[in-house]
Amino acid sequence: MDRIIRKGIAFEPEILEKFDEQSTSKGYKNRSEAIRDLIRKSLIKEKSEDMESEMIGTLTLVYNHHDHDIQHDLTHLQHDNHGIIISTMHTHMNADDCLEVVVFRGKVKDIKKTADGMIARKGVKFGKLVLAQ
Ligand code: NI
Repeated sequence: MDRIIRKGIAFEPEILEKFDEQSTSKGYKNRSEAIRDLIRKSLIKEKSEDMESEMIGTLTLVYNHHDHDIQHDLTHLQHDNHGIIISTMHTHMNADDCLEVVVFRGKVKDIKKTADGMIARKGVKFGKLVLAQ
């Protein structure tokens, strides 16, 4: 781990007790790691709202491949945006549905525009973009 700085933070006991219960049930071994993760999540959220920042992320899509042209349209969208799409994983969920995970890297505004276009495509049953850094 990188250099660590120790800081004291004041909490109401009830909040700290609930937080500790929640952290323990999630598998955290200590409070500091749980708090660090919350801070990281907050920083990532803030960054993901800055349209000019560079991030990496995944878009999860579920669609019925029997819907006419959907696979073709989604592939076409990915080729049109090959500059920000690194890879795609396709899983045949069952006889009808496909799960596709698209990995993006680029400016938030470009990632969101492309992901939104794919999610909005008629026939997409589920779509969720997760940005990370
Ligand atoms: Ni499939």
